[in-house]
Amino acid sequence: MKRTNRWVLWSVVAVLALAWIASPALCAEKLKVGLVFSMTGGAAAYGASQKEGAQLAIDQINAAAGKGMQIEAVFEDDASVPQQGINVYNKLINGDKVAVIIGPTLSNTAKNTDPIAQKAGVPVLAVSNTAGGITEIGDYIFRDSLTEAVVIPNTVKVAKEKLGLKKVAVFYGNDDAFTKSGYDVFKKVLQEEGIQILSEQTFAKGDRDFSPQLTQIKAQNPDAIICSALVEEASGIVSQARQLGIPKTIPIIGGNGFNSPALMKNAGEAAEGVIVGASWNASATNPLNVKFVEDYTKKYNRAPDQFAAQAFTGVQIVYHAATAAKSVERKAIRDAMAKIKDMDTVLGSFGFTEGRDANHTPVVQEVKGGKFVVFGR
Ligand code: 1QQ
Repeated sequence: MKRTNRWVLWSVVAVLALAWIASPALCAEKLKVGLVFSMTGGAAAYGASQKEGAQLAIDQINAAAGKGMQIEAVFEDDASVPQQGINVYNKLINGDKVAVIIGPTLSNTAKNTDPIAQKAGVPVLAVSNTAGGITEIGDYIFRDSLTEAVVIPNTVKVAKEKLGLKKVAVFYGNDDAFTKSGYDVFKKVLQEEGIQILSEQTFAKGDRDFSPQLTQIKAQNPDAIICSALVEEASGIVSQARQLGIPKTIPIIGGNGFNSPALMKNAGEAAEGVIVGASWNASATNPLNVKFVEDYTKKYNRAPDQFAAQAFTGVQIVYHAATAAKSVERKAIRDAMAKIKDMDTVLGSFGFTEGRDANHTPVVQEVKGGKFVVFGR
């Protein structure tokens, strides 16, 4: 190389190095986040809300960050099935090389995808998985969604107190990680609370006719129907129970699967009086939640649901971890996430337990006038 050429080259290197040191715009790294939601298939009602909630947080964070750390989002559809979840996880981890993954929507998918991320050392934040055995997959797996193990005992206690439950019928899906896990928790707490289980009925994903099981349940005259189902089947069960003449004085009590406005959209009037355990209700008065409900409604022209709130919070949590770590490196984000305690969020004051599960107060809701209103705490 000629002397002058070498001089030019060194000058360019020096100028770039100076610019890199001086300008945050050049040195701020992007936080690449993979977001895996069910945009199609049986769980699409949850996925749509999750994507909107996450996008709102990303827009707000990027607008506020200016020249600081920006989020680069890569959204993928897991189609509500484990195999597609596995495909998109592999793409995000090895192709896009994301720093952290939010999702997938269903526990049933997460049980198959999360071991891939754990093995690759990619932190995962679940924002809607509530079955048991998710964070146990490994130390890279976190969730901001309260588990059925926390929400359901509270739901049963509040319902027992307010409705004087003595005997119930149990109805659940036996081919899904979430519906099965919800059933296990319901059964345990019903036994602990001394509430008699008159019968246990099951259904499978995709079933459309629930009248054989509901006819048997009707004949047993329970004080309530305890149901662990995803929203598609939950909507059918609620509609058909009322069509078969099971009166509203026999409430249907559900877990997180019921926790979508799709229930009211699909079942209409029949959904009135359904009782649903939850980790969030729109009416929470903490200032961050009030602002979130306002911003979301303005942007999307509809009220947010719990899935939107948890996804919105999820984006803030991973961003908080990356900025606290001053790094977009996978392990650094994992370690910073594990340290989160008392973070002010729309879900309330938020922190992870030792086992990386969500830790905040649950709520019990009732469907009234087409909306989820607080039934008790
Ligand atoms: C799970 C759930 C579903 C009801 C919502 C996504 O909680 O699969 O864990």
